[in-house]
Amino acid sequence: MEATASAAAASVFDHLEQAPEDPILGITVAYNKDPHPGKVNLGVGAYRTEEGKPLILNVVRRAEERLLADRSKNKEYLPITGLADFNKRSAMLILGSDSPAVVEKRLVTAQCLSGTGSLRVGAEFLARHYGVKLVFLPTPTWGNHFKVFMNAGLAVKTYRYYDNKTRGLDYEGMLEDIGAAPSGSVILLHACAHNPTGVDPTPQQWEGIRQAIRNRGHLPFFDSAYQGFASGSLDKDALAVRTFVADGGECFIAQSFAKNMGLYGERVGALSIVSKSSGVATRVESQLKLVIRPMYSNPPIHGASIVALVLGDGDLFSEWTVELKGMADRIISMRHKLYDALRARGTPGDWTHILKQIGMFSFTGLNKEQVQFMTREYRIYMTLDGRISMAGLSLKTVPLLADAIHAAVTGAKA
Ligand code: PLA
Repeated sequence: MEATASAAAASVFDHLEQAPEDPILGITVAYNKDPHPGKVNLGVGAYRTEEGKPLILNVVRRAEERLLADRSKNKEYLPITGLADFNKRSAMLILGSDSPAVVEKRLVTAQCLSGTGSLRVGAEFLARHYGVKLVFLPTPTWGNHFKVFMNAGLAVKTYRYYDNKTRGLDYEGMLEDIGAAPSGSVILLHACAHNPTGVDPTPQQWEGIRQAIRNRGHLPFFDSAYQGFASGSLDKDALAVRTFVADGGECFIAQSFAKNMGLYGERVGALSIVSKSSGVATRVESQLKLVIRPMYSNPPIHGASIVALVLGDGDLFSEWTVELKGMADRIISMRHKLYDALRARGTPGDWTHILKQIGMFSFTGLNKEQVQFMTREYRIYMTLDGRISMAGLSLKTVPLLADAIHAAVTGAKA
């Protein structure tokens, strides 16, 4: 029979090869498959409590309770660019409420699907409307940056950023590469807590980077996925972005509330495009809608409503800053615990970078073979580039990690 024959025939997808797992999210897949009770996931950058549990911030619960109790709320579609209150407050959070761009209405903000979605919408907009279809990413960078921009149709190149020898910023190399990039290139910058290195420019260096970018007429595109996680202060962590916006020039900013409000799965973020005049900003907004509408029509309402409430209520906002500082401080204390544990074991090498690096991650300098050894023998799950999510560590798991690093470095057997 014809139906049977066609059912028996080769699948229309027989030509597909098995794709590899994602280098970061695939670590969680492998971790979940491991039945061992002592396993530790330090792959994805997701905050855990001292008990190793995901954390829902108290302000988030309070905001959700208010939303639930408020019978005037509904589940109607949001506008294409999302919740207006959320957009306004997100922009003010990163730019400052007295920002010239805000006061002069020179910007448009669109609620997007967390940081990734904001980057992608920005990239799609650039691919359609910006003359120079070339973006420069730091080496190294969050791996997904390459795919986000390439899939949107931009060419991707890199600029020097991290110096393996000094384990610090290759400031000269960075300025040279920015200076040599074709005029008008898009330059992707991590607003703070650079992922994966944990190395950020100083305020003076940011000023030098700003000048180098503006001198060449480049377009800065900030990825702000960790505001509040670097220093514990929302304002301090916005310094780089504000330095650029203060000069009156244009820039793109992708914001994520995944980490700083613990809203990972709610997918809350924003893309802001700062223009030279309010007239341009209005036209940018009209075109931005045309980019978004065929992609996902409009963004989800729940997470953005939580953020809008927290940012808009003095009481919730101040509680948030305390909880945020609590998370940042716990991460910093884990840096000290891990450093001390390595010192106590006499692990060869200079581990001061674990103390110096900023944000959620430690870029340990461990190589792929050492990481694979640690996963195999100690069930420590982490990315192959030697990055450790310090936010996933606890007092209980530090000794195991230190043992694993010690064994990996000294070539000892587990
Ligand atoms: N930008 C940077 C620099 C990031 O590190 C991440 C997340 C994002 C954007 C996107 O986050 P969002 O879409 O969830 O808002 N990086 C994680 C997770 C925490 C991931 O890879 O998706 C990481 O482990 O690197």
